[in-house]
Amino acid sequence: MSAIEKLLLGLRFIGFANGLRTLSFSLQRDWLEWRYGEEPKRADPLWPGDLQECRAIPGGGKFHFQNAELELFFLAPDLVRVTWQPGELPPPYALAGQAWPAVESEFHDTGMVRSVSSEQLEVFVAEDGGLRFLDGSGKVLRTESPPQRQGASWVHRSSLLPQEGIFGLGERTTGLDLHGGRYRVWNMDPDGNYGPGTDPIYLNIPAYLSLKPEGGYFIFYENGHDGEFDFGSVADRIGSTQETAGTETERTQQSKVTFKGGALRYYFIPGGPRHALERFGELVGRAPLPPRWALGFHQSRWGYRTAEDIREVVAGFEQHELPLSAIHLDIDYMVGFRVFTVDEERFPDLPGLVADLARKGVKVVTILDPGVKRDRNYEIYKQGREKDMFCKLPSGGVFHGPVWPGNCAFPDFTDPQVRAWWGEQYDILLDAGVAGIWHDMNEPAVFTAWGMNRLPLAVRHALDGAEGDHGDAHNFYGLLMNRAGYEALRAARPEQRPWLLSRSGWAGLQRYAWNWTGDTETSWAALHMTIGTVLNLGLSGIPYSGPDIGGFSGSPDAELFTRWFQLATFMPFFRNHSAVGTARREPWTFGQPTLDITRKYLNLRRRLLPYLYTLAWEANRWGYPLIRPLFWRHPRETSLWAVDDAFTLGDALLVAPVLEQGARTRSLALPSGYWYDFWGETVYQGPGEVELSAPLERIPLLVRQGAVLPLEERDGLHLHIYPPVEGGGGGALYSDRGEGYGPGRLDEFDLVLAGNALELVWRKQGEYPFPYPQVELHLHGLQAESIWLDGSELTMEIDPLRLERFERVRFEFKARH
Ligand code: MIG
Repeated sequence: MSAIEKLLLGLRFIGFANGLRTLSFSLQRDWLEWRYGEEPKRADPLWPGDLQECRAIPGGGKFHFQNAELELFFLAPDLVRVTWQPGELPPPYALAGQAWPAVESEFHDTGMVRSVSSEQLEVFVAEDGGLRFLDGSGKVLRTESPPQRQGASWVHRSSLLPQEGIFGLGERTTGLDLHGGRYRVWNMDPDGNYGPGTDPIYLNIPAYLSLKPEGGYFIFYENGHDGEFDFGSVADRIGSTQETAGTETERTQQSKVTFKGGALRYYFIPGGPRHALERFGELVGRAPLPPRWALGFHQSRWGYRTAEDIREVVAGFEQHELPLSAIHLDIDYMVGFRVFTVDEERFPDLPGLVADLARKGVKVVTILDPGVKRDRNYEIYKQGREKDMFCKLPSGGVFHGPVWPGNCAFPDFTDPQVRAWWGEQYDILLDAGVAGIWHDMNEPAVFTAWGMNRLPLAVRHALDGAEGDHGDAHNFYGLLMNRAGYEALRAARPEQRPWLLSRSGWAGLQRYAWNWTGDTETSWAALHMTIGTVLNLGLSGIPYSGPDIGGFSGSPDAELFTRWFQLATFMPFFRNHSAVGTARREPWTFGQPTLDITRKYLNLRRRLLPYLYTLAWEANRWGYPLIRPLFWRHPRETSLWAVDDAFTLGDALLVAPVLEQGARTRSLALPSGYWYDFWGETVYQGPGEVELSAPLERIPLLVRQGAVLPLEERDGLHLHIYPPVEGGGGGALYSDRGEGYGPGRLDEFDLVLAGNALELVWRKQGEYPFPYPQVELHLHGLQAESIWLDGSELTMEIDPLRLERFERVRFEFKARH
């Protein structure tokens, strides 16, 4: 976007008065930056210099170089923390804070070679500060050059193989494999609209997964400063001054990571995607189990101006028999965009509205922005000033910047007292019965006419006692707003699971909130982009995300809306949302056949709830994302690494959305194994390209051989069995009340193939009673000759096969297909 376009788009949304505030703010910010900005340091790059001394410490080692200190410390045998100083250590906002049992480690120093090792990992430290990471079998996973310090910045280079796949970094816009690109890690609102290639956007996480044909690793830089990850640069030699680096003297690619401040601290985990996410989940925490309703469909729009609008929309869903789980109130409900206010004229009885909708099974979610309007007659602002809750300038004055309400003050969420105070304000919404809270603009964003739309870097923050400026605190702001909200909801409603939705965040956000991908443009390219965005978020530890269906900023036609809706049915977060001023897009506004198609997918989503809920349980237990790249179960199939036009939901379902206008078939790079067509009887064999049929009403959907897929139907649970062609299989089903913290249960359905028989074995654990009156079995792809229930043969007339309880069902058949 050109500056003029940006300005016009800005004015369209923010209006003339805020346009002026934006201009004057931009001037003020530039002045502050000039007044308080640090002199650009022309400092020469500084290397660690020679190793002068090293020693063992419990769990690792310390290395004293001429110009730097290095500490290696094992948190687990497959998780090592590396800390280079000088530089401030980060406040531990990302970390889940669990205690790690002490690790047996060894320290070797032969005078020539130094390393620390655990059973699963060995880190070699060269004379000049170059590091090498080897797995338990002695395979080199990563080679690092000595880090370089320039002023307060760190520059960190490491080896990058030409065929290496790179994934993660939070919310990205350029597809799944990040190799070859350059990415900034600085949370930023792309001003109401972004598409493929925009960088950075709202939610950055300085962590990535590296895959190589012979193995992979995961690395998390615990550094919240403005930074850059460059996976496209070329170095003449890597480890040129390293003794242990061997003889790689040819031109080689390298990755180059830069942070503008702080200590260079990072965590290294060897292994493939599943293992890495498990360990990373332990380090930064996993997502709590959400309330079950959150996995249903959400309807939203910026521009539902009144309670009447909301009632009408909900009535439309009822009338058209479209299942609806939640409706969102955007900034329209507030008094002049003042947070924690409700406009009594347009929303005269919020508790009444919420209660009426609750009777229809629809939850209400309300938006909150961090900016507090500068208005002496506004209670929140007044209190915030009195209690000293807002971010200040170095002069001691409260900082103000323009956002929706006009000039605003910004709570300093890096201060525990501010988090507590802010959290108390949620009562006005919680008392009205609001079920969930949606946190917007928390990068935090301000309106600017030029330059970055952020707070001036000179703004001060408490950083939980460490104190610092906005450069130190910026990337934590959204994370900590969610921490405040989460803690408030936990305290106010101890019997309920908090549900928060956030636009920004940082490593560990999953402990508090879900994410949506913000203001996507309305285009086919953005539809495609969204897959890589959500997959990379998942590989960065954020299991719950999803796009605005149809894109945020434009008006999709029926076909784009339909294809987007089909794709979003399989996204963790499933919401229709749009910008004010765009065409309305409730499903019925498109007429037929769109209405019938959306109904079909809304119903499919509802049927999938037990499966989705089980994946939510897995995310909580193991840290796995709900949707996964095709390489998740096949990390060595290098041809899958860049595939971002398809994904799996859990391990059972492979989703291959249509991403091209007019297309009625599409091809797919199928991972190895056998795959059943969800819609028909065809079985495909991978690896290889397959062509799938995709009439407008159909999104190609495949089921992995060996899967047992639980679908919830009106009469109970249906188990769809996709017999393994070889080996075994099975499926899990987690159930509980869907809310609160009571008991749960886990039902596991194992499939065992033995000669000409397939056995389904039901294993049960947990206190919660099985929530379905009966189970109906559907066997796909095979014709059973006889069926045995817990040892006795059933008459073959039973169709469908409905059972109350069983231990073991045996299907016998004549020959394999
Ligand atoms: O500057 O609240 O991404 O979902 O509708 C725009 C109005 C502010 C941005 C969010 C979008 C929301 C909109 N918000």
